Amino acid sequence: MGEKLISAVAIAAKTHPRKENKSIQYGTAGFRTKASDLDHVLYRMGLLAVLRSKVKEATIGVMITASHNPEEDNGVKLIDPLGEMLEQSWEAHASQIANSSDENLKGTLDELIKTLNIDMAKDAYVFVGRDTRSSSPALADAVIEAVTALGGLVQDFGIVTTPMLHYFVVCKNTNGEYGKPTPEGYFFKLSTAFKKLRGKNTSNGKYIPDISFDGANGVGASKMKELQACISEYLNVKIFNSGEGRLNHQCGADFVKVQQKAPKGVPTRENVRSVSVDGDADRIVYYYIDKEQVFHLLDGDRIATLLASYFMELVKASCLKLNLGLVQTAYANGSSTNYIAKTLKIPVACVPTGVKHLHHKAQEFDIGVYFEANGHGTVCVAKSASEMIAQAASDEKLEVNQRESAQRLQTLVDLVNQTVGDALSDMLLVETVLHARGWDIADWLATYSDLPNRQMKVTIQDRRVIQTTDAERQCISPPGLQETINEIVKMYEQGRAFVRPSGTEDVVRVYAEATTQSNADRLAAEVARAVHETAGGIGNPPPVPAL
Ligand code: 16G
Ligand code: MG
Repeated sequence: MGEKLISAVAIAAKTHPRKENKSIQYGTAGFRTKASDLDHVLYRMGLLAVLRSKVKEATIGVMITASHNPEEDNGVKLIDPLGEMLEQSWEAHASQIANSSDENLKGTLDELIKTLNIDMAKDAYVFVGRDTRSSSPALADAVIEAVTALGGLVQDFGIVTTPMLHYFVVCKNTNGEYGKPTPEGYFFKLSTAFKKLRGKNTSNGKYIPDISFDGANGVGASKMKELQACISEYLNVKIFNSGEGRLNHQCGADFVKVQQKAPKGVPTRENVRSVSVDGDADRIVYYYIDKEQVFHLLDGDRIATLLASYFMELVKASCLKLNLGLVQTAYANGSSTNYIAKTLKIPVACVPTGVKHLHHKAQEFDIGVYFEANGHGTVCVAKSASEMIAQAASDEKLEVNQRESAQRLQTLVDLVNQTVGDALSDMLLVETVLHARGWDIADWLATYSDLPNRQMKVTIQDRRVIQTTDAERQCISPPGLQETINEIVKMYEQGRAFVRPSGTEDVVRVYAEATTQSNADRLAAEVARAVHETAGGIGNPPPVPAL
């Protein structure tokens, strides 16, 4: 085995050398940077995936994507056995291996193997997937070469969405209990549940089974086509931005959420539900243009409230004693949090930004719904809860209504990709709830009104001086900044603002909301200026709009 390691490291230096001394960190969503800087990182992540597989005695996933970033970027994230993000302690190992010099790589790996007491005689299995970027095939080859050099077995799934690869990994590691670890198995599971929930009537009340889909010129479009083939008699999906333009360029979920406008490439159809997914199809937002040509966005907060209320309805109707909760981040619109707590009366938790934080918190509930405002989210159902639901669904002693609600709940759970946010699964969930309620998209929008909000970026010398607590809602460093923010916020009706260092860009992010758009804009600018003044801003301080 020692020989395999020696030759794998020799290949690293010869075929995948670390060209420059640029340091790179395994961030919130893995490594992400210019594709041209990633070859050695990908090879080394292939090596790390083998070690992780040996430790966990399970299949590990390696997904090559830079999600909503521009086409020239790329990235990689490792998927743990139960479809979760790589365990946090291993993020440090990943960074260390990626940043080791070619000469020190062998020593770094030896050290890790020794410290973690890894039995190198164990088998290793790695699943590899990639997005549609032109740099992705070569990067996938680098991973495959590394896994093979260390004697691991690879299954290359080619172009897939990130959530599909998460799904394959879980299916494989739970011996098919969750489904078949193939694209066909994935589409079969989703489409079967969707058709069962919808029944023969595809229209219902104001609900019309017609939707426009913006694939961001990425993998979401081609996978939606495959899914559409399975459900075409139930839902008419018109697919746009399916690869004819540049990936994520003026389209996709991130563009629509940040710019608060419709993407290019999708013809306007008044009052028709439209969705945009991102470059690896793990995020989704809804929107529409009304008769007056006004654009309305229904983001992750909206999806969360819609799904949570419907799960709650079914839990109540089936008389199951299950605790259901919703998890958000500080970015969630204050109105959505109010609506969840006061109208839906569902417990709501707030955690720091990043899917892993939301996912772990959601797992504390029997049924945990989590969404970031940017459209990434899913529903986690505890094993014990699934068992209770299954039991009730087949309990002849229950009243028909109760039993049928439990059956519906069981099928709804089957429609969820519980491993991670999945744009395709989330879309079918939303369509299911709107259909069941006979709602058009305006009915959904009418459930509550978002507070106008604004996001800004501030560049400072070292963003690490900004430290936060209380799920990023309070700033504890530099001293005095939070007090200044409190003073500013006090001046605005229903004002709320927070600042946090970005985990993916060298900037500090500012979020503000208030009762009018001009107040939200002004509040954000005042807070941005305070950050610039107290935390070492670079360049001119941000201008504050006049009253
Ligand atoms: C990453 C996170 C996303 C988060 C975003 C925040 C994952 C898979 N993705 O894309 O959840 O919203 O970072 O970026 O965890 P920021 O730190 O630059 O604001
Ligand atoms: Mg993504």
